[in-house]
Amino acid sequence: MTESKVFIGLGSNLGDRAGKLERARAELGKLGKVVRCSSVYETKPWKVGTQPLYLNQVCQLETELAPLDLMKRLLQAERKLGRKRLYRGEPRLIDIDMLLYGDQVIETSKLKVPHPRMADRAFVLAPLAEIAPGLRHPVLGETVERLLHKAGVSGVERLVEGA
Ligand code: PH2
Ligand code: MG
Ligand code: MG
Repeated sequence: MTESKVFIGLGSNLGDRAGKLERARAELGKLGKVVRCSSVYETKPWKVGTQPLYLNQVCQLETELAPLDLMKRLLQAERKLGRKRLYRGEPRLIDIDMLLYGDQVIETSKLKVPHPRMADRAFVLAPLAEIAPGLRHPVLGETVERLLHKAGVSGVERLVEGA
């Protein structure tokens, strides 16, 4: 089976945020090859009211897992890292989202790719633009760079490694 180019968004705004991203990257490594990851960004909570600041990052994964199988494994990894789902938009120890799966468009109750809100979210687009600026959104047909330009970068700050 051929391997697909998948982009995964990571987020954490509770506890040891950087440690959770690190553990999430390690879990991704068990599902395929982590080709590259963006810097880590500190971001203002987006459309979820008053919450602690998030750390966000995007990684590219090459995997042989089919979309729904990958989705199941991502949810398992979240649970393993201590995620409890209380309500939508809750502060969380870790969020692992499938953003893109090659150029596939999937709209089922269990899985929607591209991630339905990714094109509006600077906390996704800024890290994604760092590792794949020319990548085209399979539905909108626009590059990540262009989408980021439209969404704007306010509330998103790249953290410099070792600073
Ligand atoms: N995730 C959300 C809602 N809002 N805001 C930021 N900054 N980062 C996130 O990861 C995030 C959010 C729902 O998943
Ligand atoms: Mg999620
Ligand atoms: Mg999310």
